[in-house]
Amino acid sequence: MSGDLGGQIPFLCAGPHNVICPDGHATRAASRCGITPFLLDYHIAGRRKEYIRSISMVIKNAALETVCGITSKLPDNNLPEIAFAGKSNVGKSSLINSLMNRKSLARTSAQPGKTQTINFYNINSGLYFVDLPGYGYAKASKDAVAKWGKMIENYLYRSKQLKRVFLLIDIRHEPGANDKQMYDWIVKSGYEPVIIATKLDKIKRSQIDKQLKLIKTSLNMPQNALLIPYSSETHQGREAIYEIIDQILENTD
Ligand SMILES: Nc1nc2c(ncn2[C@@H]2O[C@H](COP(=O)(O)OP(=O)(O)OP(=O)(O)O)[C@@H](O)[C@H]2O)c(=O)[nH]1
Ligand SMILES: [Mg+2]
Repeated sequence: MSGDLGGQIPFLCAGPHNVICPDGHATRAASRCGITPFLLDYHIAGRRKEYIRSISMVIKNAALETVCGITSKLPDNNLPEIAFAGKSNVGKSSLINSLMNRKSLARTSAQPGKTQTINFYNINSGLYFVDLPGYGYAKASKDAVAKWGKMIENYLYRSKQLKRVFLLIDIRHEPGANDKQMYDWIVKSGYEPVIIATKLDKIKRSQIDKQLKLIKTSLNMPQNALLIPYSSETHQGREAIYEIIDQILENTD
């Protein structure tokens, strides 16, 4: 929790269950997937009072439910799915672990090409995180690259429950041709783009703005598009992503 609360919050309650959500908005979505909303911060700047509501996702259950290989049939899920796409080694599985608050449920590796299947993680029986194989893994055979590409494409086109694709870009590098292609696909397919700039802890603070700008310009993102710096080491950025997930669930029937 950040900000100077200074005892100014009349309704901040001790426990996460005694929550007052001024608009009731988070409470409804929360009940669907076990998310507990609470007031994260409260700023008082002169006469302007503004509260920033956020959520804390209480992960009651997180389990790898389905693993799909090249020849597998995609599961016929009826819960919303959020997919994590990006270049190999960008940190998709690490991000999923960080969001699930698990150390190594999703397998990660310093070697690119670790995730070679589409892995569906059931979160609180309310939604799925879908860990996709990475693209652009130079050492994989052409055959394997083509197969993984087909597998990802097949999933992205066919899933009936896919609500959002989070595109991960390493904050240290300019997006490559594959990233641009993926970004364009996301936009063309009608999904609101959410870009997550990973490995935030690996650059100096003074470099952050410059790198974010580079990503934004390279992808040709509109000014108001969501670009969230994230570190799976420190979990910086997690609340912002939980908030996005909350909104996705809110807009899901
Ligand atoms: N310092 C730091 N390292 C990270 C972060 N995210 C991921 N890594 C490291 O980057 C490497 C790759 O992470 P993964 O999560 O396996 O990447 P991936 O995108 O799932 O990779 P593939 O499954 O091969 O597509 C691992 O060594 C992680 O520990 C981060 O935020 N900070
Ligand atoms: Mg992975």
